[in-house]
Formats: sequence, C-alpha cells, structure tokens
Amino acid sequence: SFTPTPGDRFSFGLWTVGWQGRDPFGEATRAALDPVEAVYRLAELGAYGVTFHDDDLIPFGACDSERESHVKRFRQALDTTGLVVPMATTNLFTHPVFKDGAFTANDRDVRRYALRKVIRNIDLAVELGARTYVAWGGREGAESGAAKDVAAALDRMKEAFDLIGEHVTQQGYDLRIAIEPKPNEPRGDILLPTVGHALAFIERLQRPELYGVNPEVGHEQMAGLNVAHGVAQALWAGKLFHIDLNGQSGVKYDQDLRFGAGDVRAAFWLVDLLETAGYDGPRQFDFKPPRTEDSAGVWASAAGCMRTYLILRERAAAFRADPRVHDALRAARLHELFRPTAEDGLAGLLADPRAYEEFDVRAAAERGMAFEHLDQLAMEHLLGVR
Ligand code: GLT
Ligand code: MN
Ligand code: MN
Ligand code: MN
Repeated sequence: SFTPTPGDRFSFGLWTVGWQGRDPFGEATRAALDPVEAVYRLAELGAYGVTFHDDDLIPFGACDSERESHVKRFRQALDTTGLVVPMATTNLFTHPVFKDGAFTANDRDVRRYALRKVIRNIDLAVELGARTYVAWGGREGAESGAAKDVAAALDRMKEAFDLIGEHVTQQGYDLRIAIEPKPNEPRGDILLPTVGHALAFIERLQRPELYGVNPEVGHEQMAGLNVAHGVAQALWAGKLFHIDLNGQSGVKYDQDLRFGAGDVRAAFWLVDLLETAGYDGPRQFDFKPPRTEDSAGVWASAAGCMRTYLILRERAAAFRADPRVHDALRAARLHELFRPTAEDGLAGLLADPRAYEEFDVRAAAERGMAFEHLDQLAMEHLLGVR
C-alpha cells in the first residue's frame, strides 16, 4: 500500500511545511506554523523524522530562557509522537548580517560569528539525537568577479569545516557533516555548486571521513545535471550521508516542488537507485508547498511527497522483477560492465591479439545496444501499464 509508516524513514524540515510563501515578488500567503503542530501533523501523516534550522525552532535573537522553553515544547512533542530528529542545520542566510555569506564572508567578524552559531546549534542537534548535520552554504558566493577571491574563499571554507570537525571530535559526538551543493540562488553563483565539487572539496579536509554530501534533486537539476548520476557517484564514494528529495522542471530558479513533480523520470531512477544501492539513511523532503496553498494544501503536498515516493518504489521494484526486463538487460549487455576490463593485467592486455590485431572493429561498431527497448519497458512500468 502507499501509506507511509515510520519504517519508510521519511523526514521533513520545519522550514518546508512551515514555509509561509514569501518570495521575491510577494508577501507571505500563509500564517506561521508552530513547530509543535508540525511535529503532530507529520507524525499523523506517517513521517518518522523532523529536521530544523536553529532559527526555525528558536527565533533569531531569543534569550536563553526563551530558547529553553522552545526546545522543551519541541522535545515534549517529539516524546509524545515518537518522531525523531535525524538531522539539523544552521540558518546562515536569512539575517542581513549574512548578505555576503557566512564561512566565506569577506568580513572576518561575520565568519567568526557564523562558526559560533553553527557550533551552538550542533550542540543542540546532538542533544536532540541528530546523527547528521547538514551544511548548506546559502550565501557563500558572489554576483561579481573581483568581489570574491575563490581560492581564498575555499581556504576559509576549509578552515570552517576543519574547525567544526575538531569540535565534533573533541566532544566525542556521533555526528557526521553533510554538505549540500547548489549552483546559484540566492547568490548569482554559489561555491561548491554541485555534488562533484563538494566531493572533491571534502578530500582536502583534515578529517575527510567526517564529511559527506546532502544532494538535493532540484539543485543538481538547476545545473542541468542527472541527479541519479550525482547520487550514484556519492554512493560510490561512500559519501551519501543524507538526501533532499523534491521536484524541479528544468534549468530555472529553485522550485522546491513536491517530490516527483517536474521530472518524474528522474524521480523514478533516483528511487530505483536509493532502494537498490544500499542507502539506509533518511528520505528527507525539502520542498516548498506553493504559495497558492492554504494549510490543507500544505499537508496534501507533504502527503503527496511520501505517496509518490512509495508509488515510485513499487514501480521500480516491478521493473526490476519483470522477466522481460531481465532479457532486455542481457540484450543491453549490462552484465559485461561488471566484468573488469583486464583481469589479465596490463601484460595480458598487451599480449592479447583478440584485443586489437584481430578485433573486428567494424562488427562491434555495427552491433546495436538495444537500449531503447529496455527504456520503453521502464517507461511502461513507470506509467503503470505493466
Ligand atoms: C533552504 C535551502 C535548502 C536547504 C536547507 C538547509 S535551507 O531551504 O533551500 O535546500 O536544504 O539549510
Ligand atoms: Mn535542500
Ligand atoms: Mn532547493
Ligand atoms: Mn530549499
């Protein structure tokens, strides 16, 4: 059935269902949502987790006693509903102080403040049971050329992540950091724009094992990339620590649509990958219910994310189980890709006349790959006619 249960490990950010619909052209269309109500509604809908930015839970600038009371109410709602906090993150983008970024702001005081804000919320995240901490740069970037020295900014970015890693290690926290790439918006261009950039960056850090990625479907698609390929490479590198599922139609502004909206084929292949490649982390939805919706529409949108995931999971499993698909995969010679190219080593390869001197290049070039038939089978499973 397509009814979500906690075993499906669906989670939602407070900022998703709580989005009031403010955009660059218009005011909020919905009232603020109490985080406690969000917890109750999400639990009712079958989610297992809720995540937050520091400022989603505790209004920016709250004093210590206000802070405590917000955390206490939230914790009580978690205890009552059984919802968990698998992940938390920091808002380093809303307040004007972050207009030039946080870890890579030219203003050193801002960078020091940002690090303190992150470390403070990491302590709270761990207290609430989080095992993953997401770092989305937000405004780490630029609109113009000379204003940002990219190499210096990457030095500062590395310094910030190394300091965070030092804190996590020193405190003995069981917490891993997941970097979330995004190519642009709200800055004209953002540093660490894609999964690939983030993976390369992580290898330069002091404790690379502590860091992985949190790919977002729409963010890879904003860069015109194949999100399942990016996620597959993250899995291959052992770096898929978390994932943000949503929808996006092509290369344009960050739409944060309900999961499956936009490019449903990309969503199908992504679910197929997540369900077969051994990813056992949360399936988080990072979407924004369109500002046309009232509160009923918000919850319909949240429920739709989970239902679509479960439908695609069932469709992908049916595709994988279909004997016609097994035949089509054989015809496509995918199994050959799993075989090493030269088990015989370099010497064997060089000494093998069948590899070159006797290889019938023309016959190999003429042979079709039979991918179209295979893909049509996938399409028909996705469309529900098989
Ligand atoms: C913000 C952003 C998301 C990030 C969140 C984590 S905040 O909504 O658009 O993609 O995942 O900071
Ligand atoms: Mn996201
Ligand atoms: Mn987004
Ligand atoms: Mn977003």
